[in-house]
Amino acid sequence: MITLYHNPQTRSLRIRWLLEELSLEYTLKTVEFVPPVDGKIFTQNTPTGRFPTLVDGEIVLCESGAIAQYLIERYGEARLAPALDSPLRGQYLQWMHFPEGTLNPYINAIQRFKDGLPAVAASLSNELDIAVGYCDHTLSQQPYIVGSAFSGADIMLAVSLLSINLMGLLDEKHHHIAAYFSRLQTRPALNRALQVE
Ligand SMILES: N[C@@H](CCC(=O)N[C@@H](CS)C(=O)NCC(=O)O)C(=O)O
Repeated sequence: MITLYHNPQTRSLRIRWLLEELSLEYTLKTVEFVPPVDGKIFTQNTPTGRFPTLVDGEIVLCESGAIAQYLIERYGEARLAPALDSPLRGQYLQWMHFPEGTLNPYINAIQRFKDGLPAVAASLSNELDIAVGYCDHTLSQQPYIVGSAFSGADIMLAVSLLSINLMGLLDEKHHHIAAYFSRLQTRPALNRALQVE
């Protein structure tokens, strides 16, 4: 049995959304977020101290990209990812990892520095804007980030772009991302994942 330790304001939204897309049975444990104090992380009331945490029998995971890849490979039955020998497989892997590898380090640093070191935050925001522009440009050519089909990479990316939007760092020049949000909002699995338990 799969258990997801979840807080809706965190990256665990990715995993709840993915579980819903795959129509997997799971137990949802919604846990309050405890703001980290004195730079201490891994402090949450979950088996690893972090969100998301996924438990599947003996397997305990706490890295959202790895959890997404694990669930798709283990239970996807060829859904939500191009096949290993597909010409799209490389792009799929890139976009699975781009959110946590490139976007989220900026998101974290900007949030950390915006009050005490606003000039640093502004400079990082400019760099993030270039990376977001790369996403917008890619989405100008195709409806989903890996082509014509929705995949796990969209789940990874959309949650990062949502955080960037909530920080006020998306604007009208990112209109392909706005159209992408509209497309994703029609997905029943996302709407189920956003429901409060
Ligand atoms: N790269 C990790 C980041 C996980 C992460 O930073 N989780 C945050 C919530 S989004 C957290 O649990 N922070 C609180 C803590 O570490 O105490 C992932 O993608 O899962």
